[in-house]
Amino acid sequence: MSTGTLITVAPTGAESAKAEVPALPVTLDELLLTAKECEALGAAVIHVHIRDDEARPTLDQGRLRDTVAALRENTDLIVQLSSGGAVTDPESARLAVLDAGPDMASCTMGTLNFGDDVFLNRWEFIVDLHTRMQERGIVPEYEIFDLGHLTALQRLLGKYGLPHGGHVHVDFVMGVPGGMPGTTQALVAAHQALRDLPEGTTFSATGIGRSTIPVLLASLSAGGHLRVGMEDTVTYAKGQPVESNMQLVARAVGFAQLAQRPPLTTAEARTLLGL
Ligand code: KMH
Ligand code: ZN
Repeated sequence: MSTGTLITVAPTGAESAKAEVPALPVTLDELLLTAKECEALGAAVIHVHIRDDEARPTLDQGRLRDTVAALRENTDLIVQLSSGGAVTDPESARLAVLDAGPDMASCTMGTLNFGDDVFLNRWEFIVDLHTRMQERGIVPEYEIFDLGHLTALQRLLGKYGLPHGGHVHVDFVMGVPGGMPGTTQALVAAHQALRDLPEGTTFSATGIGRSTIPVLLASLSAGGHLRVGMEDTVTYAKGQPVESNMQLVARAVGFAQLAQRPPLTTAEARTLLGL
């Protein structure tokens, strides 16, 4: 059963420095321009991390609210705020992201080594995120960095019920040093483990760094959806820095069309995700 492809753009992230990656959108104006252009190319969801005036990652509540409002005013994209933030962000600030009223928010399903750092996601914190999103009508995207995170998701849904809207959507974030590798074999294993989740669960996948293309191809062939963007890779090809998020979205759209699974419109994406 083949459907169109949900394309998510993750334009900024919390890890790259503007000084080292000048094309990274860090101001609201840069983010809006990126969002509009990526939507025109075929993106339907935007996964948002924001920066402060010094281009450092921030979870400032006023900025988050302004960002959600501006994206809604200027685009029809589904606005997904990151509740992951940066590895240094405290749980309280990560939970408060939901107060900005996004359509969706990410919810990482476990703790992992994250390069030289630790990305902490305690069980009680995950439960808080999940149940608060249920109460507020925010649709989660469950971030799966490792196979065990799917087992944690099965446990979460079994104990606390389905997310708002009733549809389960996960994102395989592959190739983080400390998580599952960005390989076809790992994607197949993760895809097979979806059997234990509710019928109709959908997945996107993204490969960090040089695993971007193998993961993109594997996901398309397995019936999955795509996340691309400068959060996940800043190199377009060997020795060639990414020029813009649009370049990555355009490539993903091209692959999706070749696979005869063209990009879903924002309206189709809303239906798929139960928004
Ligand atoms: N920046 C990473 C520590 C998410 O957005 O939910 C976490 C991350 C996941 O990017
Ligand atoms: Zn993120």
